[in-house]
Amino acid sequence: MEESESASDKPRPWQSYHTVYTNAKAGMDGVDQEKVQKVVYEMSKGSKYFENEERKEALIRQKIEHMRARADKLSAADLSHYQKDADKRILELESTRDLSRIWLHVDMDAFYAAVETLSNPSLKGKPMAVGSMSMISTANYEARKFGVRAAMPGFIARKLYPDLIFVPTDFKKYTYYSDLTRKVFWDYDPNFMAASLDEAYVDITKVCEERSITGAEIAEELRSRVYEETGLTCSAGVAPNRLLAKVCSDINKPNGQFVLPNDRMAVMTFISSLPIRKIGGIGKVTENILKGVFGVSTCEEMLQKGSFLCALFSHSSADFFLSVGLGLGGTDTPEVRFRKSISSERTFSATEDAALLYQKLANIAEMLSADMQKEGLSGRTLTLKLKTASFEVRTRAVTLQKYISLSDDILKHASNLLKAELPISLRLIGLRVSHFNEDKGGVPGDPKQKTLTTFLISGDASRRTGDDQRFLGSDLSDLHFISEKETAISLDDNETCHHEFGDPFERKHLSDIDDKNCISSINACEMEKIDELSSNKTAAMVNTADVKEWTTKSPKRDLSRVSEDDSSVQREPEGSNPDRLNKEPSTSGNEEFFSSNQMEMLFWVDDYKCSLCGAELPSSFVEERQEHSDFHLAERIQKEESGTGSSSLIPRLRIVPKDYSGSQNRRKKHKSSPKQGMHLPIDSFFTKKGSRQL
Ligand code: DCP
Ligand code: MG
Repeated sequence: MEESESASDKPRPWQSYHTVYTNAKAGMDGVDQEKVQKVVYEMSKGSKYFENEERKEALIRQKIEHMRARADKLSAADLSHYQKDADKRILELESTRDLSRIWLHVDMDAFYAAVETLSNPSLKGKPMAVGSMSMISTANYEARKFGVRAAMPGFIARKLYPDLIFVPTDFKKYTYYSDLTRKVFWDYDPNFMAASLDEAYVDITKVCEERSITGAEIAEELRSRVYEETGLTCSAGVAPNRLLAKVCSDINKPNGQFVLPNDRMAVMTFISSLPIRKIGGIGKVTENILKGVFGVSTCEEMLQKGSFLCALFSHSSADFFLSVGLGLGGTDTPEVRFRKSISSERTFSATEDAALLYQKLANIAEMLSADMQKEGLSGRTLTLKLKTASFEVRTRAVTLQKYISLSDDILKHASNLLKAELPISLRLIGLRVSHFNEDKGGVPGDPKQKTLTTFLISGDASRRTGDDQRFLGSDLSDLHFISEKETAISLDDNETCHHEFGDPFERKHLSDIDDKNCISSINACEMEKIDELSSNKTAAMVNTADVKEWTTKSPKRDLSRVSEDDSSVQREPEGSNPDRLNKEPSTSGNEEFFSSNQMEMLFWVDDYKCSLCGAELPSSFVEERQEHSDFHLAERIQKEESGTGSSSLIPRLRIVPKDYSGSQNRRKKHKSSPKQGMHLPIDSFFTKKGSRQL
C-alpha cells in the first residue's frame, strides 16, 4: 500500500504533456496512454518543439486564468441577463433545426497506409507507417495499437514500436485512389463535398427518397462500391447534418458505419454525452478552455453554461457552442463562393542553407503556379509564410501592380521576401496568392472539380466563411476559426506539402489542425489563436513586438514599402482572425467609429452594450470597460496622428491603461481598420505616450 502511494507521489511530468501525438485517433482505444505520453515526453524534452509546446501550454493556462477571473466577476444580475440572452439564442438556433436532409460522411480507413498495402500486400497485418523519421503521415491500425499515429515524428514512433515499417509517401498514388472514390460519391450526389483526399460529405437525401431506401442501406452500398472500385475500406456516418455525420463516421472505424436517425430526441441523446473534443472545430485549446474555465466536457453542458458562454465569448462563438449543444450543423449544400486565395506549402527538416531554401521556394512556386494555371487564376498579393526552426510562424506579403501566375514571377517576388529574412533556419515555407484578377477569380470550370479546388463554401449562418486572410493558421488554430482547408500531402521522405482545397463549409477540421499536421480549418466561430497572445499578428494590426522584432533584426527594412514594382509590403495575419473572444470591439470596416465626436458619446446601452461598436461588457467589468474606452480613444488618436482622422478633435476620454502589462494581450488583439497596417500600432502609441506609468 505504502509502496503504491509513494509510486503515485512520484512526479510524472509527462502526464501534463499533451501534444498532438498523445491524442487518440480511431483504433487507439486500448493504447497504454501513459506509456505513450512518457515516451513522447522523454523523446521530445528539450527540443524546440517541446519548448514551443510548453510555451503554448503556458499561454493556454494564462488564458484560462484570465477567463476564470472574468467569469468570477460576473454578478448574479449579469448572469441573469446573459441567461436570458442564451435562452433567446437557443430558441433562435432551435428554430433553424432542419431534420429534412440525410448527410453521409465518408472517410477512408488509414488511407495512405491502406493504399501502400494495396501495392505491397506483404505489408498486410504488420505495423507500418507512411512517412519518415521526421514525420508520419499516417499509421495502419496495427501500428496504432502501440500509440503510433499521424503527425508523430518517426523517431518517436520507432521508440514506441521498434519494428515499425516505414514506407515513404507517394502522393500520386493517393490522388489516383482518391479520384476513384470520388467517382463513387458522385453517383450518389453530384454536388458532394470533398473535404480532403480521403473524405467527403454526400447528401443522400434524394437518393434515399428516389430509391425508397434508408441511409444505412445507402451507406452500406456506397462503402461496398468504394471497396469494389479501389480495394480499400472506408467508414461512414449518416446523420441529419454534416457536423454530426462527421462525428458518426469515426464511431465504427475501420470499415464500419454509424447512423443517427433524423429525430430530435435521438440527436439530443447522442449529443448529451458526446465529449466536446469529438466536434470538428473543437481542438485542444478550445477543449482546455471550456473544461478549465466552465467545466464543460460534453456537448450538452454547453447549454447548461449558456449564460457564461454568452457573457464571455463573442456572439458567433457563443452561437457555435450553443449550436453544438443542440446538435445542429450544416444541412444545406453550401452556396458556392469564389475562391479567394490559393496556396501551397512544404514542411521539411529545419535548415538554414540558403541555397536549399531557395530551391524549396522554387519548387513551391512551381506547384502553386501549376495550380493557378489549372484554375485560370492570377493574383496580385503574394504571401510568404515561414516557420522557423523554433516553430515561430512569420508571414510577409507583397502586393504587386500586376497580376501574376507564372512560376518565374511568383519566384522572383517570393525570393525578395525570403531574402529579407535571411539568414534564417526554417522548417516550413509556404506561398499564397490572393487578390485575384476579378475577371478570372475563382470561376469554377468543371463542376466536379469545384468540390476539390475551386471554391470557398459557406455553410449555415453560424459557419460562414470569414476572410481568407486567416488561412495561414498554425497548429493552435482550433481556437481560431479560420476559413480554408489545406490538406497535408507528403511528397517525399521528409517533406510534407500542404495543398489547399479550400473547403471550409464545416468546422470539422479545426481540430484537425492538431491531427493533420496541416493547416486545415473551417470557419466557425471566432476565438483567438492562443499564439496571438504572444505574437498577436492580427489581420489589420502590427503589434509592438512585431515591430520591435522586425526593426531590431533588420533595421534596414521598410515595413510599408518594397522598392520593386512600387509594391506595398504588409505584415499578414497568421491564421489570424478578429478576436472577439473578449468581446472587444471589432472595428474593421467601421471607420465611422472614429470619424466624429463619437468619443464623447461612448456610453453603455442598456448598461451592457458599447454605443460605438456594440461590444457587450457587464458593468462589473470596470477595468475592461475602461480598456474598451481606451481602445476607441487610442485608435482615434492614432488616426489623427497619422492624418487619416479628424485632427481637430480633442479626445475627451482619459487614457488609463492602469495595468497595462496585465491587459496587454487583450489590447493587442483589437482589430484595427484596414488602413491601420501603415500606422503605428496602438500598443506602441500607448508606449510612446508613456502612459504606462499612469
Ligand atoms: N494525413 C497526413 N498528415 C496527417 C494526417 C493525415 O498526411 N497529420 C494524411 C494521411 C492519411 C490521410 O491524410 O492517410 C487521411 O487522414 P485521416 O485523418 O483520415 O487518417 P487515415 O485515413 O490515415 O486514418 P483513419 O482511418 O483514422 O481515417
Ligand atoms: Mg481517413
